[in-house]
Amino acid sequence: MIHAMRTQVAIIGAGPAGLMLGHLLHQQGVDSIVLERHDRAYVERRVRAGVLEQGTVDLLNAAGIGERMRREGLIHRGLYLQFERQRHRIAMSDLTGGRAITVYGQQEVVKDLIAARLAAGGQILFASEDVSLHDPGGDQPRVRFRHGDERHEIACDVIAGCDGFHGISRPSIPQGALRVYQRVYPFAWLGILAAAPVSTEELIYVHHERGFALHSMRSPTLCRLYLQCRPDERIEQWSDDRIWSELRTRLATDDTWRLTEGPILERGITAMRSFVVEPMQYGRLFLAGDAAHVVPPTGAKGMNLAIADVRVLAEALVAWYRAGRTDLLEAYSATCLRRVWRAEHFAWWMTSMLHRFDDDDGFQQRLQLSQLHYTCTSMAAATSFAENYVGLEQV
Ligand code: RFL
Ligand code: PHB
Repeated sequence: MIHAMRTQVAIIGAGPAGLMLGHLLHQQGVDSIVLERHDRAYVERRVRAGVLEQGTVDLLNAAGIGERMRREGLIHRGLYLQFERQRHRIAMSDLTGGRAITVYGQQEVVKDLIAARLAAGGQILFASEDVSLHDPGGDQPRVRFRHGDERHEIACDVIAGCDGFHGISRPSIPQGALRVYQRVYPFAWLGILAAAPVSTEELIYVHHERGFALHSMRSPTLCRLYLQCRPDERIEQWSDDRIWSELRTRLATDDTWRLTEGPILERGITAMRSFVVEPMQYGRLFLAGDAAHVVPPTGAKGMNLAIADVRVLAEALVAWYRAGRTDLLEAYSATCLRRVWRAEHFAWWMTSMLHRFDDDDGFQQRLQLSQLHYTCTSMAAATSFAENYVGLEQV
């Protein structure tokens, strides 16, 4: 037997995109059901992004879910670019009229959104299995899934595919309806979370002949550190000693700065790709976040793009329900893609400037160093970097 359900917007995926969409729609009186493959504990524990753009922070505050972020988030007004063992500060706020980034873990945003949705009586169906989309190109799309032994079918007006890069929404669109643009990079990031007091007040992005490194954080006593590694690297090959030694080498400067170490709480390897599908819509199915586009993490844009997409989608859906307007929904993909491609370029550019390319004969390395020098010494170049990093208001 199949249990019949009905909602206005069926949302696939309880990541930042799906949860924020559910929240924004609820605030405007539109109901939704979120289907998530994993259980709540898994989703809330997943360590991923950490940098919120000013626009993301403003949106979370305006949507009434910024309370803990305002208390626990770390406001950063600058960051460091390091090359040839020298650190150069980019004064982001001074260069952008006071804009800043907030360092606040993605899983904390996810926890806050889940708490807000559940407190408002919203439905998030965790551990939903075998989710499948039916007739997304027609006027009466449906979503089927299994919950334990029970099978369900949701009739809805619209499906929001917020199920990330590996989800089922994008592959449910017929081949030929989408155009794919992508680049896969010949390296990956090894990331750790360590219980160690931070060795820096602001993020450090490092260009080093052994490969890129990044010092980030989650709190004053919790460090998030990354190392460029081979794309096929096995995490077992990296002992704690090897990780710390490599971080010490790549982060070293000519002065007395020291990296503080501590127990490693989490570790993982992340592949690096740039990926966009156009359009981000097929009939009544709208793709948002990583389901539609992926950036390499170097620009810290992925979660911010996911939140920016669903802001556009929520406004368009509300205009459709309230006033029968279809123009904003029709413009959804083009509106989002302008911001997406700006972030794709910035993330690709930062990735290209900071990573070691094994096939380089020295030419690219010299271009990288020239670009780094320029970014750190020219007001125009530093401003361009800063406004992209903190997030452009108008794209
Ligand atoms: P998510 O977060 O992947 O959520 C998708 C959800 O869909 C579920 N799902 C399904 N549910 C039901 N049925 C299915 N068949 C399903 N298939 C999947 C998944 O379980 C999941 O819960 O996508 P969303 O919401 O689009 O959010 C995107 C962001 O998560 C992502 O872009 C960022 O994490 C990228 N990223 C960063 N972004 C930033 O803005 N700033 C950063 O500093 C930053 N650093 C990073 C990052 C990503 C990283 N990794 C691990 C990829 C650093 C790293 C290391
Ligand atoms: C993080 O804190 O996890 C982080 C920060 C900056 C990035 C990527 C990840 O570019």
